[in-house]
Amino acid sequence: MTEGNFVDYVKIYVASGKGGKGSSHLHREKFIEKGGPDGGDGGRGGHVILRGNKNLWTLFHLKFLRHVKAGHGGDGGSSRSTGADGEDKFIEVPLGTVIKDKETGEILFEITEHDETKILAKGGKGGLGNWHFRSATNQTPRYAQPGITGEEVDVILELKVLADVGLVGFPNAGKSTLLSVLTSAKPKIADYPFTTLKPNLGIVAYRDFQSFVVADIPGIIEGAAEGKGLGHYFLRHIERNSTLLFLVPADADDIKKEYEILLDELRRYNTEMLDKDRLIVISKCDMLDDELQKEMQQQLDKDFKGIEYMFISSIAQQGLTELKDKLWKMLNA
Ligand SMILES: Nc1nc2c(ncn2[C@@H]2O[C@H](COP(=O)(O)OP(=O)(O)OP(=O)(O)O)[C@@H](O)[C@H]2O)c(=O)[nH]1
Ligand SMILES: [Mg+2]
Repeated sequence: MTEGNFVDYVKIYVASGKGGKGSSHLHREKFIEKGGPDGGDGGRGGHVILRGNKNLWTLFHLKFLRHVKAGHGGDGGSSRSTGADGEDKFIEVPLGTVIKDKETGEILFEITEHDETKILAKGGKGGLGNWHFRSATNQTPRYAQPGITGEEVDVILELKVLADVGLVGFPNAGKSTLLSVLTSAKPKIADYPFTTLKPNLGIVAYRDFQSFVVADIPGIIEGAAEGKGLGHYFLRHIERNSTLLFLVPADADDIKKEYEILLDELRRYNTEMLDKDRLIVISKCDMLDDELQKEMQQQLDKDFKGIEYMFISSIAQQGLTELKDKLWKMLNA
């Protein structure tokens, strides 16, 4: 995945199919003078249905889809034959997709499970054929029901769950670099702050064909709550991640302070962010020699009493396997 793969909001117009007409056919046969009514029912109009798919991570595949229309039901025929149902249309969405009515903003529903389906626009019912309308007083009704029209609705699809692990850190902490070595994502990396302007996602292939998803978001700075830097805007993308990975570079002036600033910005955004599992990762540890790293460890043991931390270097490929193992354990705890 590269920059620009990230789509978490799309608008779609959906229309279900109209029900087919009921038939008002009268039976005709040689030697039978007055056949009875034998018009069949119209078929149901097609539904537009949403379906959860655990292999999708964004709404990118729906980016250029503006309209979805299901098929109309077929009309009823003679000999009580029922019209065919209109073709249903499925829209596949990642888990965590919230569907809103575009007009009212009301949340209609949310897809959270694989293969879960929800009818977004119900197909119109087919009309009944004249056969149903026989009565004592009218043996040959020449009347049948029309099909019912389908529904149309403008919806907004919004993605909330994006990844299992969210990367949190100051600009330039090495978040995108870490994503690029853990996954096949190719985010932009550069030696200046705010290189990343939009979230990037990557899939970490773990042992035995397991995998988990990591989201790299733009850097957070002190005062983000007041709109500094890119502000809090992107935090919503890690709101539902179960685990947050705090990345602080080894050359930070004060590692503990940097961590606390990040934590405080998250708290100001939404206190529930602090209920998530956290892991502190000191990045760029290739810049430390053994002695310096030991010294730092002693300090961090004091600073982070009880909170787990680990050292990694994306560039020197140090600590990455341990990091994956650790994340996997946290996600599956
Ligand atoms: N020495 C060293 N440098 C690193 C390492 N990881 C990243 N860097 C460098 O740090 C700089 C910033 O890296 P990025 O991955 O773009 O940082 P970021 O956190 O994504 O930054 P923003 O997108 O601006 O928030 C780049 O020059 C990287 O080459 C590392 O493990 N060791
Ligand atoms: Mg970046």
